[in-house]
Amino acid sequence: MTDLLELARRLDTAQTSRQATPSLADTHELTIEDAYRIQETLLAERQSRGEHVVGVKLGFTSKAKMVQMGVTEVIVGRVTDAMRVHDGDFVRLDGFLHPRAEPEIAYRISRAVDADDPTVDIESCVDAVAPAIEIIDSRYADFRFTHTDVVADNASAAGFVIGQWRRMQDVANRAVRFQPAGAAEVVGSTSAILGNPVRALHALLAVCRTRGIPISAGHVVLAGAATAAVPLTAGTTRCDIAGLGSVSLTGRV
Ligand code: OOG
Ligand code: MG
Repeated sequence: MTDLLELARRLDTAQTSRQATPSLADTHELTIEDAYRIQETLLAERQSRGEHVVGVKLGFTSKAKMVQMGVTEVIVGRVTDAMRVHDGDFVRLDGFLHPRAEPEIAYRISRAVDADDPTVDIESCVDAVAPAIEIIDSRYADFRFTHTDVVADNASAAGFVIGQWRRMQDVANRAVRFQPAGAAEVVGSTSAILGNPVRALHALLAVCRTRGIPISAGHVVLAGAATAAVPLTAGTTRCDIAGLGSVSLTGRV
């Protein structure tokens, strides 16, 4: 247990000092249970500094991300108020190690999801959907990690921006136009997210049920990237989802 605390601190220090750490798997044989425990401890460290959990995020819900990172299983992490960027705002790049941006869909939880109830209908606990951009910033050197590493590292969560909320609706097969500041535009589809982003909610419920992760009223859910991530650089990065509008943030050195 002390070991897990030490590993959580190692990741936390990597974040606060902006010095990447080698893969934990190089030196430790961690189970997936250990990894979620480290994530929990890492969150407790952040909460002890006054941060509040405001939502949950999924990772590896698209083929593009699985291929890019070499991890094939859906994972869950937590996002906090300190990670939130308001639509159109600046974000300081020196607050990260090696940030990347990716286009996402966000859902809003209107009613707490009781994961212990086997008949719970998670879709009925969601009232809104919006375009989003996630900033990921692995605490591991060169963004190289194993499945357990990335779970321990809170799924690389580092920042997020959410556009205007619209009433909950079917957002399958919507065109995704991602315009990163420093790279060519990428065009994709929301169907890249598990065939339909709504499936991300069901995948979330399954992981949260097993790992005891709460999904509370008011939480946001980031459903996972529709395309591979690109480095976040100075300038404006925008994501447009057909029928949902666009969202942006501007990186500043
Ligand atoms: C892990 C986080 C994956 C997504 O949307 O698939 C993720 C990473 O790629 O560093 O956020
Ligand atoms: Mg993501």
